[in-house]
Amino acid sequence: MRLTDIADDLIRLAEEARDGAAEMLFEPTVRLGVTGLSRAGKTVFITSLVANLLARGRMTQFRAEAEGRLLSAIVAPHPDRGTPRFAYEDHLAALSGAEPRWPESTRRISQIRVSLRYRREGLFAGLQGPGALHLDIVDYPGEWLLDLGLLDAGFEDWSAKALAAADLPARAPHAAPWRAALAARDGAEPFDEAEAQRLAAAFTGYLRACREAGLSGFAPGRFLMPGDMEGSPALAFCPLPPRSGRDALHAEFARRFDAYRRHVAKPFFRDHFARLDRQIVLVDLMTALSDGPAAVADLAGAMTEALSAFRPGRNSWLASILGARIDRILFAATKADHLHHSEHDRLMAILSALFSDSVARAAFRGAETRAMAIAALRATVEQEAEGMRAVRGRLLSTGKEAALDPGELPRDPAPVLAAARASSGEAGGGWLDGEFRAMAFAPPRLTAGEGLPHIRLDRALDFLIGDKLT
Ligand SMILES: Nc1nc2c(ncn2[C@@H]2O[C@H](COP(=O)(O)OP(=O)(O)OP(=O)(O)O)[C@@H](O)[C@H]2O)c(=O)[nH]1
Ligand SMILES: [Mg+2]
Repeated sequence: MRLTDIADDLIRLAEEARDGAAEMLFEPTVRLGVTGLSRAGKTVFITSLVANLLARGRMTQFRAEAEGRLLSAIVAPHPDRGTPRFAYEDHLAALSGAEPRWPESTRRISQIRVSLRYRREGLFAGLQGPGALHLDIVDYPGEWLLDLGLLDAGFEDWSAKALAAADLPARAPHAAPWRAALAARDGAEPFDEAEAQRLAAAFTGYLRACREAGLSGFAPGRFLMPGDMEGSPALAFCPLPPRSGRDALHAEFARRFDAYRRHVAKPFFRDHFARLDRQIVLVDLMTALSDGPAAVADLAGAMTEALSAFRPGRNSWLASILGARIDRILFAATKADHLHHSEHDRLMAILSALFSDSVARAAFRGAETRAMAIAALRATVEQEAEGMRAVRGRLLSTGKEAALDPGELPRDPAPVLAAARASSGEAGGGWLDGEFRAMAFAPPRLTAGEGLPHIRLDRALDFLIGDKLT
């Protein structure tokens, strides 16, 4: 081969690569935000979504698939090489192995791209050739979502809110050691790093106790899930009562809070939430309902706080990057496989009522919203006998099969809301206590090649991206 031929080949290859890259840039992409607090079910949802897109036997309510227009789906390299790839294969192997296991709590951010090819709708579809759509999804530790509520907060306001929350009956017992450490402090003392560390450790202990008690709100997110900030002195601060006189520690904590806001919370949302097109908000209402009204109130409060960042006009830089874009939001009550399907409408009604403010705000901004009860991975089958409508599955605690009837949800969500509101006053409160009990199920044992069973994952996906596949 002559030298000029080699040169020609090289040029041709370079041009092809360039054209390929340019084509990729113009191929439509949907960035799907999977939003939810820790344990809401994000990692399981993403794993099942990808698995059910690659093998679509269970996606009959996903219109493009039902119409036979979805030609192929593959996991493709993500153009952003700076963020690790979502460990889809590992999660799938854990969920569908001989001894299936749920994933561990997510400790760092990751992302995955699924590329779809589809036949277009309509008379002239054949002339255009198949369409392509990239679906980009990000997974992250749920704790970090709570930082959304900090984005435009000042130290004084944040402290006042955090201290008021710590006084609520459901939280006060957990907060006692931290409150005692605060009370023992002398504001006139010069700043001491060891004291800062002690106070931050006491505050972290309080947040951890809240999480173990089934509560939801525990910002700042990196205190419980530090990721690469493990042991960083930047995390050595906590909320403080209003300053009296010159208080060096107070001034330093205000500085650290502000640095956290600017250097941790803001970049996380700018890089991963800013360019979302569609959003699914996953809410583990089942566990909260089972834990009682205080847990429901805490869950609704934490989620509303996080979602309030999406309110137009509240914060101009946030509103400008988040506000305009997201045009569909699905509110999903996860783990609906804990309930007989006849209860799903009630679960959905409670979800809609609890998040009515967030739904109204999203609608006001022009986003289409919907509520659904889903299970990303169905761990149970239904069982009906002698008036009992139960679900049967393998218990996580014992590994033994059991049929459970968690109890009836109220037909009207109003008493749930009222009890949750009242419980901001007292822990417990009568409603549902002892009447409604969810249990943790192990993932189902699947036969090889069966694919991951789900409830309404196909409908959820159809709402989220169906219109992009026409
Ligand atoms: N029965 C049932 N349980 C589920 C389902 N999805 C999640 N779970 C349960 O919820 C737990 C949390 O799910 P994950 O997907 O790890 O939650 P996450 O939102 O990624 O949590 P973090 O990584 O801590 O933010 C799992 O360990 C399961 O016990 C589901 O579809 N059905
Ligand atoms: Mg996770």
